[in-house]
Amino acid sequence: TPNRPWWETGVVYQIYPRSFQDSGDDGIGDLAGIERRLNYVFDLGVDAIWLSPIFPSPMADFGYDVADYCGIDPMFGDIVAFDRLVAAAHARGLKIILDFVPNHSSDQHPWFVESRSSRDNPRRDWYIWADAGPDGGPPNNWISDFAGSSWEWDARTEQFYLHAFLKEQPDLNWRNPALKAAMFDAMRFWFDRGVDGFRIDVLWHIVKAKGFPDNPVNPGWTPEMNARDQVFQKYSTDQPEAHQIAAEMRALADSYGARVLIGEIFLPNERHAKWFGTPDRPEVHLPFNFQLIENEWNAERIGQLIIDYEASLPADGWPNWVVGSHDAPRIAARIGEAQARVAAMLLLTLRGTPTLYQGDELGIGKVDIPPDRVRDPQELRQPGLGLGRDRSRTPMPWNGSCHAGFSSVEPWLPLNSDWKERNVAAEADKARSMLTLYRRLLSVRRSTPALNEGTFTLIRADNDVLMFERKLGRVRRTIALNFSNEPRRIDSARGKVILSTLEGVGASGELRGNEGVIVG
Ligand code: ISL
Repeated sequence: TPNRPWWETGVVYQIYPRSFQDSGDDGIGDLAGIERRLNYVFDLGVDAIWLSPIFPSPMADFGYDVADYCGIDPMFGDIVAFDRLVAAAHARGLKIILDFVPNHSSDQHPWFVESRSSRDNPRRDWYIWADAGPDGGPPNNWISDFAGSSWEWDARTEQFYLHAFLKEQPDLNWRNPALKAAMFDAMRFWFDRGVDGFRIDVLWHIVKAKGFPDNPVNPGWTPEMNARDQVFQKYSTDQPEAHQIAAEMRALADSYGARVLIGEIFLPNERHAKWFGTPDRPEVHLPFNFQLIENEWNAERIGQLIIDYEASLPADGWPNWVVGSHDAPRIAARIGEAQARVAAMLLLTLRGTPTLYQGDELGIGKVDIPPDRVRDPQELRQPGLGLGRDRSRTPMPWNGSCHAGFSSVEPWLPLNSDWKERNVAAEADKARSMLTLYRRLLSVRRSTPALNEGTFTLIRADNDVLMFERKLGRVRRTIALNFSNEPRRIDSARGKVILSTLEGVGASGELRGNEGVIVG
């Protein structure tokens, strides 16, 4: 539809640049590699690419520790390679979304080097510094997302600085007007180069409550749990001033035309929806919705969360969905390959913008990271809790040749253990492969406006079956998904099966085990 923006009609594909395609023989993916694989992305049938961070970085958190907001890490290429990639993407009608990391920089960023050099440095206040608490310890009880206090002592200037993540990721002080102006300049720098939008990392974190009050203690926390859950992040996240900044970011994006802002926001529905802003003062277009990742894979539960999420949206708020990311366990590892096919159908038939994570379209799930190859700082800091993110970040397997065609040398992380059979080339022509299913789903979605902009009506969510209708004008499509591996009756689905997650056709009025169908 001509009058609806591309981020509502399109599908986003997340690329983790370290692991997409190496062209530099160092075992790490890069921008030229992505450019080489653009036809694959285009042929898949997506509309936009979100690139995880590509800026200069010491890589303590693999690029989420930025040392220069207006450059490209030499590992990934240079600004010429970036401009080429954008031009090549645009030539195919693909949009480019960058990952903007405003909450924290690297401790190697020149701003932080200056900030920590003395208490009276002009950039001191660009970061968040505080005196020790009465006992000489940290100023308050805030816990880093990666465990331990959020405060790091700086012996030279005898104050603590705040870091919501690693100590190598000091939090920026968005209450400082000069810092804020510098960050807006960085956004302009990329908009001016033609980028189509930003995914904004931990947007709900960027402002902290004045005076840094203690966060409420979580009485349910036990030592087997993630250390960060010892407290509720009441005063360290979701402050009103952050909404004001989001609105200003939106005004900047709007001043450039059709540019999207996707906010990474983890909050319960009601507060999550506030990040859309209001018609008078809009904030982000798409507050990222992680619910299909965070909830149990169960028809009743999923049916309910869809209803609750839809009900929480403001009148003009457009939904979005995702089943995998570089931070979460692979969908096929979580629920098995047969159900991952059902999840693919759900993702691409719900109302709202879907984001696909690279490799999920191949059904990657079997990954073994030997202890000596673990690289994720989250895993290294709290081993044994199952927090490891490396298993979702393994290199794309392109073919059955050496290192799966990803690189000419040993990649930075191992490949998926079944890469010889599970790779792009092997799946490309197989009717039964996950890749073929994704391509078909994307193509049906593209040719069926009802699946994109049609209304959503839940029909049932019980006895392992999730069923809903999408309707636009006289076009109706029913989606019926079987969350179990046994057959289930679906008496109310009428019409012919347009697409099934399985081969062949089952008995009428019945879903086979692990089957999802689009009927219409
Ligand atoms: O709070 C969470 C879930 O409730 C966490 O998952 C957290 O919000 C998430 O890890 C934030 O992720 C983003 O910022 C991190 C970076 O390590 C991740 O890769 C990125 O996606 C710090 O920049």
